Amino acid sequence: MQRRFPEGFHWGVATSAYQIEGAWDEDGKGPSIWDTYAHTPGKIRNDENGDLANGHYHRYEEDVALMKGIGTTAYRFSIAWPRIFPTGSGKPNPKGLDFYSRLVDQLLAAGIEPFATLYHWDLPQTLQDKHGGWQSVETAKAFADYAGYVAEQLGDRVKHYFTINEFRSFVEGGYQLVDVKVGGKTIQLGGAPGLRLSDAELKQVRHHAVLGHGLAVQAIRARGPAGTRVGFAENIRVAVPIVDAPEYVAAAEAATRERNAGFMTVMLEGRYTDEYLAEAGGGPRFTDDELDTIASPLDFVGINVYRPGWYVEPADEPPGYREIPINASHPKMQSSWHVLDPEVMYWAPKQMQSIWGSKSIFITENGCATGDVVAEDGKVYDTDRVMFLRACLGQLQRATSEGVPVDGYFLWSAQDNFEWIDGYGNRFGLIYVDFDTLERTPKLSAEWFRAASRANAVV
Ligand code: PNW
Repeated sequence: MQRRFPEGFHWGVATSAYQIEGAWDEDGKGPSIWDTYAHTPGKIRNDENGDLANGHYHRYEEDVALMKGIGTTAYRFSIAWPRIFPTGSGKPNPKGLDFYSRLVDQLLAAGIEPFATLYHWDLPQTLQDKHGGWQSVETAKAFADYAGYVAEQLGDRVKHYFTINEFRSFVEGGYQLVDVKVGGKTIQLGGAPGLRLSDAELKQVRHHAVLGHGLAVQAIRARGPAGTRVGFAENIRVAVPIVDAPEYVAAAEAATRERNAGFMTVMLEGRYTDEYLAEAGGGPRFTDDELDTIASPLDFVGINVYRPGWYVEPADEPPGYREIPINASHPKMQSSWHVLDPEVMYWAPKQMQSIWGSKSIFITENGCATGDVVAEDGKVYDTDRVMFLRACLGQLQRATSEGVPVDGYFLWSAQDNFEWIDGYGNRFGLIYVDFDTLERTPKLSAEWFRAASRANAVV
């Protein structure tokens, strides 16, 4: 029996500007903090960078045709802020906007619905230099001006916007390089601008990021045409109940709500939790007006879902749940952080509905890196990605069949690309990219994706 998705479900793929475009200094684009970071020796694996990346800026027509060929019905791309405003604010650069305008036309002609992300971490360098980036409310305000401008300019054709991609990743990684324990090994996750702030300072950065989101939502509504829809794309940390029984499920919900306090919880509830405010170190500073802005009503929520945050069971003492560390032998995908549990794809949207009453949910990212090689016949047999996708989408279908309102899925990623500090080593694409020739080859998983999209089902 086919495990079908609801009628109208979007079968999408996702990318981000810095990871695929290249053309880092063309047509008037200003430098971003990722240009600066990747140009600094020792920051990225093999000192690689996104100067050329996939050359998508010049190959977007071919890339749209490839997406169409593999059954994509929606595309989530990001707009590089420093292409539109080279110094973050002031006079817009028409050539920058023109690139996205041509991309959007190409997508619509191919029958692919465009979903634009406005911030996927490539902050204009000028705003870092002038204001310390998201350490200042000035960056949040500039972000809203830029977001409103884009909605005004592209709003006749782009109806869906995600404000910010993964608040958690760029704030924690960029402003407080973090040491993460994965399977007993300690690895450092981080990125631009590569600072090490105190906990209280970090809380202020989080606050400005969610405030920037709220201000952007208001600007998009004010300046975009009627019918423009907006939400965020956050890397939710999901607590997975050890047993699927009511008291465990309740414990997991409490844990998820608390562990997302600085991002998801404040954006959806308009308040910081008592525990978050009581943490040692203090912060953040905020006003009630700011909280109202942060919690501006949304049309949908986007969640990036890769791995379980942790496992929980109920406890008698406060906070009512107990966190269970992930076993060292837990199965993993290729990225060092990528603990594998497909059931997180069930629990993540389920908890969005049960904790916050979400009525329209997009999976804005899900995918994995695998060790892909071109076989003698020229094909790429990524059987592990096929396994991963079938298992994850099976769990997503389980959620939709129980009435969880998931309206679409965006696979990360359309193509292999620049994977931040892992450089070009970790391949997440449905389409293989030879980074010497920039030749593109759809993988075995693309065949699976096309079949699933056509059937609107787990196949
Ligand atoms: C996301 N984790 O980052 C980003 O949005 C993408 O730009 C990136 O290429 C993709 O996922 C794959 O990494 C993540 O530790 C970084 O769980 C870290 C985690 C998840 C997502």
